[in-house]
Amino acid sequence: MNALLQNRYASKIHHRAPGARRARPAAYWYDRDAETMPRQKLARLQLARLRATLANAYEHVALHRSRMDAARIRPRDLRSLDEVSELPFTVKSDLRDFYPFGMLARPRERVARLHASSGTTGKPTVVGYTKKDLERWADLMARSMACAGARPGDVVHNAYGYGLFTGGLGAHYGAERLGATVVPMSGGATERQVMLIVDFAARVLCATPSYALNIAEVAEREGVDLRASALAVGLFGAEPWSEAMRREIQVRLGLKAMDIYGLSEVLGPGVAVECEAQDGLHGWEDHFLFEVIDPDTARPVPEGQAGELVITTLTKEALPMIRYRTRDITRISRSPCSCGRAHLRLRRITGRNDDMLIIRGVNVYPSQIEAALIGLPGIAPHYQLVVERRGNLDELTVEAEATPGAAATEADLREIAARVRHQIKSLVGVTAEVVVKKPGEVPRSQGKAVRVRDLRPKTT
Ligand code: DLL
Repeated sequence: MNALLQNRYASKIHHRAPGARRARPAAYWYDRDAETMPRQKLARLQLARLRATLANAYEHVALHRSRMDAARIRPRDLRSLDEVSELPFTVKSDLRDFYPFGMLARPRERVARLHASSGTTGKPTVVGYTKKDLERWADLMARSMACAGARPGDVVHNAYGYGLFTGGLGAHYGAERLGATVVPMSGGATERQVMLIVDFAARVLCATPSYALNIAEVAEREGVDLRASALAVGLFGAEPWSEAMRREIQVRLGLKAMDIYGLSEVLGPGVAVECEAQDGLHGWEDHFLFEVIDPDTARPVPEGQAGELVITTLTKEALPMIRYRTRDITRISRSPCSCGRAHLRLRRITGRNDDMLIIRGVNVYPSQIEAALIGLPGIAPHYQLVVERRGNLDELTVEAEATPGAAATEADLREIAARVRHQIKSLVGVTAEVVVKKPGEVPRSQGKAVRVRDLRPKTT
């Protein structure tokens, strides 16, 4: 541990007289100066870092250079942060077109680690990190974990998948950097996960929200009450989820479920995270510039309005990203947060542009269906959406699942289905076919849940 971190920890250790009442632990800040930096100072830092990022991209990445030349932009000419909206966008297909290393701003020999998105078809998207990038990532993840309520000395049970996915190693090095004891579980072998959460007294659980629910279910089946375990904080992300899902997870695992956001192209986990207020995710503005645009016109939308999130990295060496179109739908709020952090907040990411279904003219995100389903009596929080084309129309079938004991007969299942159909119609505004399956019949997730089975003919 370096001296800086050691000092930071030393100031956090409080000695308690024997027999004294246990005080509620004070909030732990990983990097208070950076997290509460006054806006003006933050803006100056952002501008300096943006110029350096543009210079890095211009000098080392042919694609960025040619786009900036075409837009007649010289990195050093940038006068204010507002001018970012004149910069060209970067999109996911750029990474595919320059596969595997064409977007890297450092020679491959200086890249310490690669990650890649799985991608259902074709080549994956490859991202790279220098040693310094990995250091910063660990710092940002440690900061994110602390912001969500993790502390040095905690046992962190990490059920994000290890490997090319950024979740596992991202959370792992963040937890180590925080000064926690990390249990590198990865996904799967859920019974074993339950046992180790209890035996090692994990205080923090890192997992996708759908897998967290899978853990809760397996524990209940095994007769293990995780609500009585040491679990207190969950860092859940990597897929869209709803407030209804949060309530469900909090009740069944007995912890505070915090939303964490990130994406490989920009960093991995640790781009934005909730604080104890659970009222939006603080986006770390000293390392990223956040914009929200109208996905159709590509113009910025007024603050507070929903649109596509666009991120520019400010400190990445190996893979500087300029105005990366994430496809994620969210809103930005700059109102002050009760926690005292200066950084803006992203509202819960409701889904991706490309996950949006249009069912008879109504735009539907899977997370809206989730919000309508979860909490209904007799309905378990597991579902899949099946989309088919009948004639010229898209049809939606919601495959939900009954809770154990809720439905003894086929007639019971049909009666629950009718209630679900009504709920979806009134809350989401679409007419969906609903099939309620028996307990255990909807596939369970080990990582990112598959929410949509798209059976429409492919248009290429
Ligand atoms: O999922 C990084 C990550 C790992 C984030 C662990 C949080 C926790 P990718 O595999 O590149 O990276 O997928 C990124 O996942 O563009 C969103 O569409 C979605 N996503 C990530 N976090 C959230 C979230 C990781 N909290 C893509 N809410 C992103 C909704 C999320 N969607």
